Amino acid sequence: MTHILNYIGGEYRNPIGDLWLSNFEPATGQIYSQVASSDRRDVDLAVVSAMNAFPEWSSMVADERSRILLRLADEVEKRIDDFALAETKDQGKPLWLSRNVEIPRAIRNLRFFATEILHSENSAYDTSPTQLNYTLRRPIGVVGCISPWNLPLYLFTWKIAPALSAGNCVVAKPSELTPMTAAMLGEMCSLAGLPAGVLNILQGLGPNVGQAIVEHPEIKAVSFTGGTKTGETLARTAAPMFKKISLELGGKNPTVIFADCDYDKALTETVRSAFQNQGEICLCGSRILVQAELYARFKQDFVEKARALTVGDPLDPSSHQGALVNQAHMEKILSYIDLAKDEGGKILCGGERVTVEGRCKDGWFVAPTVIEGLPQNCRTNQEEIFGPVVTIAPFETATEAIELANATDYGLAANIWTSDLSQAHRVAHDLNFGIVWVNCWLERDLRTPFGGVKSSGVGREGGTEALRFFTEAKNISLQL
Ligand code: TXE
Repeated sequence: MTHILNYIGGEYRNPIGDLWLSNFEPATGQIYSQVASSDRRDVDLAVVSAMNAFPEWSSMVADERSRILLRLADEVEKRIDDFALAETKDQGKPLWLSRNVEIPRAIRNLRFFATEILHSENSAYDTSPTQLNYTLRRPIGVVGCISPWNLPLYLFTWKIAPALSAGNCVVAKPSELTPMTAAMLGEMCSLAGLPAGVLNILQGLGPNVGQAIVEHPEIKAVSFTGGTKTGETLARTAAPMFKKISLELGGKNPTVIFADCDYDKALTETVRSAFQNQGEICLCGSRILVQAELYARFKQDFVEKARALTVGDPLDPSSHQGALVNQAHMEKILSYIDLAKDEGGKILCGGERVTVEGRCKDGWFVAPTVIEGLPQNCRTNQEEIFGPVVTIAPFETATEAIELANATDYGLAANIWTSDLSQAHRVAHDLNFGIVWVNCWLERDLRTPFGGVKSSGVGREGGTEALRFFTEAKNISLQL
């Protein structure tokens, strides 16, 4: 059986406590590997190795750091099929999604930040003929990156790439549910010539090793993506230590469809935004709001398309939807479907576990589920389900659509479909979300700020925002 180890100081190591966690393949429900269950001692070791690596890495010219990180991207790309297969086995998502979207996007993250540092600028202020102020942005030192299980390598690289590019050394932890591709990245770092200790990858449970990363006094900044409750715990730990934190948390995103939309495109993309990756993306649209005159037609076509999605073995190219990440998560999703019924919702399609014949007979699959008849203030519409479950409801006017869409504690992303760009602009302006997509979904330009408001988090990732997070400004005021 495979053992998934820590990568510390450029070497794979067993956890000091020699404790292991069982790692499951969601599609089969079977254990297929053991993951290091690290603790505080492993974090201490990783921090020491990161601190030792920091002087060399942080003083390297940007061009040299960039070359090493580009080589890292190349090494991953050479093994793209192995990474895609590992991601699918670990997470349950369809192989075509790992191979064509997520691993390529992870590679793109590395390349984007490796080259961004070649083009970034510092500021100078000529205060007077004899006074010059200039601002340097210095790497922070050792930083922590903690990522979740839904887009494992993509979100892992989304954090470590800017952290490393900016000259920091990193102690990073993937989710204990999806440890494989981050572990594989260790070997790629060695092949790419990343100096030992610059990136340390620790495996294990959030409340143990994750918490120890956040508490470590030498880790000066923590970038986290995950659940809102975990984000709260993390903020409570980090704030009294005056650490910089970036929190990308949950979402309960509205998709607002106006009667004048490009119907076919809106329909196809709304199916995708509802169910891609089994609905396990913080950006998925889970509250679909449709203008009244279009409601009956859209509902019928949407349900038909949702029913037609094939739930099956993630290795089968014809599967639209794979398995949910673990049994507990599947049960949580099924309990939300029960809750929706209790709250008076009508299940238009799905609503139950799916049994897939053959090797996946014990896997954790749930049918794409569409629910009608619920008010926006009920728990089904307020809490993040994070699975293939959406609600659908009508609205009359743009004003009502904005009110319904904003009726949530979350504020990550919103989606608008309309052919009237003036209306799109007015509605986008009034939606209280960090990201608004108009007539598209999940289009990403890595230079743009990424993040949410309210319970969806604090801070922004992406482009210069990420480089700002992973550096400290130092202003030098020079009298000539
Ligand atoms: O996330 P956790 P979970 C949402 C989604 C999901 C819920 C819970 O609603 O159902 O969160 O998922 C580490 N100190 N999202 O339980 O626990 C943990 O090991 C430090 C939204 O998996 O937040 C993992 O590496 N770290 C989301 C990471 O935090 C801790 C993506 C995320 O795990 C820790 C995933 C602690 N005390 C889930 N406790 C999104 N917005 O993308 C846990 N961790």
